[in-house]
Amino acid sequence: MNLSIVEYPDKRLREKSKKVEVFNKELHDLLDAMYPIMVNTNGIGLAAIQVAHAKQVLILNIPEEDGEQPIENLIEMINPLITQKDGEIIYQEGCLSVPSFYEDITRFENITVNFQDRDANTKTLEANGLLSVAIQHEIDHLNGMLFIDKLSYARRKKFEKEYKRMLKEKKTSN
Ligand code: QAP
Ligand code: CO
Repeated sequence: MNLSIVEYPDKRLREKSKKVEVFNKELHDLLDAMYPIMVNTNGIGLAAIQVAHAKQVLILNIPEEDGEQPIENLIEMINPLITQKDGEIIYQEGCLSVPSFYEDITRFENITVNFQDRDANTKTLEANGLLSVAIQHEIDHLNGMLFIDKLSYARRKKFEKEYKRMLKEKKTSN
């Protein structure tokens, strides 16, 4: 499967992802193709809609203290649903679909998430800190939501200006 990252302001990022009903080879191929894309682009999380597949699928690979991302730490979530949330955490977020822009975002510190694995087994995970932030960020993608949507009006305007300038520079350097 040949995948590439969909970048803002591409409208496909606004699609609502559909629940996965069939856990077949096509799903496994998608998951297998998402992992190298995420790692090779220095990502720690990726939702299927970011590679133009509107399915409720996301992957996460939170780096360890030494920055390594062993594949043993890969988490695959199908049809995730947050069932409990509390507390507050502010983290400087980025997104593979919004390259080179980072901003502080407030999220829940602690969450419980129900999901299915690639073989349709039901799982529950309690998360806090960076993993919790990453799960919330990726689940937002499944609902067509981006982290820049959470910025104040002033910061969003600043972002749009900076991002447009960056896109222009990208074009003229080609
Ligand atoms: C979402 O984000 C996330 O701009 C995953 O040039 C973000 O992997 C979860 C990336 C923050 C938790 C905290 C962004 C790579 C990667 C860029 C990413 C870039 C290269 C973003
Ligand atoms: Co993202």
